Amino acid sequence: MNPKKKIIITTALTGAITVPTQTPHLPWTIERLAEDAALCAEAGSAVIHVHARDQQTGAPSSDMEVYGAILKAIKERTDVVICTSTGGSFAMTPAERVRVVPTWKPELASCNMGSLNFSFHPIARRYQDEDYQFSWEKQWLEGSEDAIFPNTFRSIKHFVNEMKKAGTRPEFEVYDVGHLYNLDFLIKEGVVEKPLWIQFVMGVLGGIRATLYDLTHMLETANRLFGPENFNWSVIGAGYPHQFNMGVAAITMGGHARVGLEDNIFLRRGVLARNHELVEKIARIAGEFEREPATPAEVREFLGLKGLENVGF
Ligand code: KMH
Ligand code: ZN
Repeated sequence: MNPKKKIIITTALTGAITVPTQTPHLPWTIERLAEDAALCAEAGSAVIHVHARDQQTGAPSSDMEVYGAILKAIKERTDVVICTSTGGSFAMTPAERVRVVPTWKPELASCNMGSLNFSFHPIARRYQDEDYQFSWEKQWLEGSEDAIFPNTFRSIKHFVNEMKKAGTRPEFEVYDVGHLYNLDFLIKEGVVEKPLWIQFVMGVLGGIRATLYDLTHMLETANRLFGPENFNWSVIGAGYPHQFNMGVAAITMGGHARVGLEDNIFLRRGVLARNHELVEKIARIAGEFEREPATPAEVREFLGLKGLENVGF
């Protein structure tokens, strides 16, 4: 795959931040997640990032049976690369978050590179008590004001080692410059090996902002620490319009892009999106810059993944 001509579009279908009250398009049942994955794949997304949610309430869940059922349902519909979340939610323990790796042995999994405040409490200001669809949602949003997303060195080392055992490639989520230094430390310790697949997470409240200056700083730091030949990168912009601002930056700077309702619910200002519409939009913009969506087969080869025949679901 020539990364100058191709772009890897990842879709984060549901995550653990967005609540059902925010948008009727948020998929959280097994069937809707599989349906969205298939539509996104058709629109040009080669990687689907997956979290599990409770099938009755839509609340983030670490139930391995539900997780497995989602993975199997997606696999039945499409051959996309599935990147499972080991970020889970801030309410889960690291042990609960990493369990998906030994249990389902995915091709790719997120690996969060440092601890941070991780808050989305300002979203709660948009709603009155009677607006909420489920009883957990208000406390979920408001409670994040006091949340720390813990990713200690010992825990990251454990996550990386579980991924090695399962033949799962880590996608390193970096939310701030210090996380790149954490990655560098773990390379020097022999825990992490190059080449790296890095996701720059821009605009989480508690991490670095989603501006071009900040992205350039992250990229320059990664270039200096790892050498540009030793990593490939994708970018998340949290919220609207950051998802598209950062996506366009990636398109023009040789990176790859993640879209999806985990990070942003709007297609245009005030217009709620479906997942595949976000893929269509970023694919269309990328096409204007002569970068076509990479296929799952191209991504497997480019990232050196073990293949769908070797996953545990
Ligand atoms: N929630 C995103 C900002 C993960 O799932 O491990 C980052 C993320 C991390 O997707
Ligand atoms: Zn996620």
